[in-house]
Amino acid sequence: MPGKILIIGASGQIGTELSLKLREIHGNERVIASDIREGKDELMNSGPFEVADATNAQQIGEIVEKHAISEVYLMAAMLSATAEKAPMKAWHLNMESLFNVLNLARDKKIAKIFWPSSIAVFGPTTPKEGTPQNTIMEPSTVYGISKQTGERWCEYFHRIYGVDVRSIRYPGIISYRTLPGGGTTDYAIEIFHEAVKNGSYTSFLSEDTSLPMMYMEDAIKATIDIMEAPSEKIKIRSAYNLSAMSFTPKELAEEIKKKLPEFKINYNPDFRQRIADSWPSSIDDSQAREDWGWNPDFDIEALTTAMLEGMKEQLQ
Ligand code: AKB
Repeated sequence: MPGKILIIGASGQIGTELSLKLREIHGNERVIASDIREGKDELMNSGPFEVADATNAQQIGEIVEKHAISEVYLMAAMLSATAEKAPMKAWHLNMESLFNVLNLARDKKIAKIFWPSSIAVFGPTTPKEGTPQNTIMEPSTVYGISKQTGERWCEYFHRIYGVDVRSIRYPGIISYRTLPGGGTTDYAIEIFHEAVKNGSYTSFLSEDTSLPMMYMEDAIKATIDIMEAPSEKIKIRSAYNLSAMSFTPKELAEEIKKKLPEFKINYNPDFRQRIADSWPSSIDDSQAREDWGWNPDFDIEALTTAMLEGMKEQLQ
């Protein structure tokens, strides 16, 4: 019987849905959810949950031992907008949590790690359109610096200690079940909530800011697929570029208007505009497609339909 799976940061936006999906696939008892705070009822009631601080090596080590964990998904992180307000705290959380799991794998306590990177590893000097897998990377945000450093450490632990670590550079992830916290791409979620509740939204990014985005279902599929791929298929041990669609706030608003004709959007860019301006507009993910068969299912139209229908269902 293979070991169990631990999700650190399970109460967050991606962690919640990833935990529920992994429980559906592997059985509730084989998937241990963990976070510094309790999560939604669905998560708490469907299987084991451990309250733990991702930066505390002892706590994480004890959970790994107690449950005979073999795979860890480390989803705890401080995102781009919040990290700009608390740089040292962000650095501490994003790096310590990664070292804790990398060290457990180096010491053969766990066999496999998933750790998410982000499009934030790119910066203002990176080619903006069709950003290649290997290119100039001079991130100008605290979050981006921590993700780029993390990528270098993942590759190092793989090369020197043989650690089986796998990673993708998430674009903005859009979902309706659990709210995100503190990202620059969060406008693309807020817009749906405000459209349904109030019929209008003021975007904190300008109308023509194009960013790479992905629907949650595709993000979960990519995360599980890269973890299940045979090791020899994973040729990149820093992180893979991953793409599904790119759009601007104006384009998303137009799409929403097709379903909610009364919807109105205004623009009032704030400090997050500078972060968005430093990131790519679109991503070349051909290496992920070639190496482990990545292929997204959702475009902007399918995403808008899924978001509005999902939110309507939730309100009933
Ligand atoms: C953020 O906006 O900080 C995140 C990300 C792109 O990694 N959603």
